Amino acid sequence: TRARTRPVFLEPTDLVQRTATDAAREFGRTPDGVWSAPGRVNLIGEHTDYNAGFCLPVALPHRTSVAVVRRSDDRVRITSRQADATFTGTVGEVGPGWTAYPTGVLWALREIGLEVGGVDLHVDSAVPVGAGLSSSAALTCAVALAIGEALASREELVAACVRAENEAVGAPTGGMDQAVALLARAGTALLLDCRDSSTEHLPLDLPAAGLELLVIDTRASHSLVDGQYARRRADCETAAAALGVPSLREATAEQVEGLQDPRLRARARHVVSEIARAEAFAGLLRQDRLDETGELLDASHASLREDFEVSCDELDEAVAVARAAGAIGARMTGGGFGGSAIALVPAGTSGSVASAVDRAFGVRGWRAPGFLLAVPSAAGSRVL
Ligand code: GAF
Repeated sequence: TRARTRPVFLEPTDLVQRTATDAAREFGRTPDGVWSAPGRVNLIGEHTDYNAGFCLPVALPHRTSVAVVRRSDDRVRITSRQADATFTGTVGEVGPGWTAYPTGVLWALREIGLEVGGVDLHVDSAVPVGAGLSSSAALTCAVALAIGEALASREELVAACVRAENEAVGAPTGGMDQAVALLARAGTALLLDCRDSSTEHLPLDLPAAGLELLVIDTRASHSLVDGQYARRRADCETAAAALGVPSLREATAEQVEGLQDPRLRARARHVVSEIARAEAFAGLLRQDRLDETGELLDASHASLREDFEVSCDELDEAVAVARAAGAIGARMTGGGFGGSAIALVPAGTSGSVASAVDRAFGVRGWRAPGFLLAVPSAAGSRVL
């Protein structure tokens, strides 16, 4: 066990000036501008986006910013305050490691026909990396805005960022994270219908409901993450094919119980029930009944743990301890296998709930978790 510590809350630092100053030092020129985009938590509707279902993400106040120095040739240089590895190459070339994200966006924007010239990019971020808070979409969306804001619609930029992630990086993710990073509005959650990409901005007035949305970064990251995510996606496609439906959005709970393969049955049961929970949650938000959403959060976690099997000990512990410490509901958020959990807690109790989780992790001998407050924030934009 480690010595008792005070829980550490990550503040949404304003990085705009720092990004511009660092870029000027890196590249020897005052940047043409700075753009930023947010990380996210998903309230509910997990692993539903690639099943044409509903999800309900919220943009965080924690953002990734990108300073841009335009060039007259087709060269690209990329640096980051958070990474030693840099990229030097030409537009359209996809870089290694983390640089695949920003270079992948330049590639994808070219693929959709935009004229993308050479550019120097400097990245800075307040979104913790590997915490399941979508630091990758914050990065790709900030770059997409910086290069393409004046040339394409936000919906087109969402699609380009998904393409960058799927085809350039090789991560077979859905579109939830990019959509919220580019479409969110402050004070709301984004109801996303992934069948037709339609959206609805639902009021998420936490203070009015007397609640806070606590995010617990378990700091657990499990190996095989990419392979596991792809396998879940493949299971869903196989289940839909076995049921003869285009996607699990079209399947009913009764149909799912008729699936022969127990693993596919469980995966599909999660997706179909989770889509229903996301719709129910949205219904409660429309009626200002946020304080009645706790059971849906708890049921979502149980389904992700038992049927979809994407939770882990650290997430289960964070959720259980948060509930015992007074949360009205809690669940893992994002892809799973580590990363973060959310807990809806009475206003003013985030500190004590965080302390309880921090203590429990200490007793288990686990790394101290990180904490932050999810204040529903706006989509990416130009910030300088
Ligand atoms: C990750 C993916 F990037 C999203 O598209 C989504 O599938 C999520 O996992 C699970 O809901 O964040």
